[in-house]
Amino acid sequence: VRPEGNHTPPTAKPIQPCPEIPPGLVGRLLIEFASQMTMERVQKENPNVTEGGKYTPPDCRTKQKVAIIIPFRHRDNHLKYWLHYLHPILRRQKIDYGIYIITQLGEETFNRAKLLNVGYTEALKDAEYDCFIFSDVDLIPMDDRNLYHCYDQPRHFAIAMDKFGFRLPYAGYFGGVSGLSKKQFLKINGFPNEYWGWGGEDDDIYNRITLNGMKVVRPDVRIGRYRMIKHERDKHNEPNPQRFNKIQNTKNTMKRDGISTLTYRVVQFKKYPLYTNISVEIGKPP
Ligand code: UDH
Ligand code: NGS
Repeated sequence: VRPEGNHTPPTAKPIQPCPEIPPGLVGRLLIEFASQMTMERVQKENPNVTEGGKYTPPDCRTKQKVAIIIPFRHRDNHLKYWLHYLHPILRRQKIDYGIYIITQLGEETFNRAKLLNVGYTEALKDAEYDCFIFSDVDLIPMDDRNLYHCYDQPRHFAIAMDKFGFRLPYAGYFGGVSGLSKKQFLKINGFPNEYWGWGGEDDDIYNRITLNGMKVVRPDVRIGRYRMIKHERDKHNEPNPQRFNKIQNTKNTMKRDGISTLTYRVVQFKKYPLYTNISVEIGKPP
């Protein structure tokens, strides 16, 4: 008998594979942002999450190791809700995961896609991930059957958001929450680094996927539902006037702009109880 009792996770890896459909899912969830949220509360709710926001199912062997990457600046309140809702969902889904918050330092124009490239690169330095899920900090799934792992094709998860009346806004929409395996991500040379400010970067990623002979797969519209935490437009993330022009040129630009040409500087890499924060300098628009 272990002196610690039965709270110590077994040291040996479980033999049986995790079932395709996790047995503990509950389906549709009640998501609200009215109650006060504190990091202390979320920590108490999630004692089994380990340093840096990592979790491995104790009772079965997973096929994939998933890094969840969140582009971030000045959204601490949203992050508390995201962690409060997502940790329990991911645990029920039997996902082996780590949470990476990629914080853009300074007050230059925000660059979502470049931060996601940084997240991919830094997560791989931390552990051997097979799958990368890229999520905005303000999007919470309303159904835990929307499984956060990777698929045979690049996956779009956030297909039925409340702000769009629980429908796709257009057929090629790829924003909010998406997921690619390492192989799929490398096939498209990662994401563009040159979209400064709001808009278009998700359309560029969609173009990269289809131009490289892949197709986007999605959950059922009754399952891929999301609530977005309402917020005002952020400072230093104004709509990018070049975005319409840029998304016409993905075929040419994807070869010379992507994970192969990514440059940045990590200023801080810090493991918190519920997530890992990586603060980076990513430069500014030319
Ligand atoms: N993000 C930050 N900080 C910023 C900007 C963006 O963390 O300053 C991250 C965050 O994860 C966010 C994501 O980038 O969820 C996407 O950016 P966004 O939330 O600005 O995009 P969205 O389309 O909002 O959600 C656009 C402005 C909506 C204004 C509505 C006014 N009622
Ligand atoms: C498109 C943008 C996308 C954006 C989507 C939803 O028009 O980047 O709207 O925007 N593409 C361009 O601007 C070229 S939303 O309603 O969430 O603000 O994701």
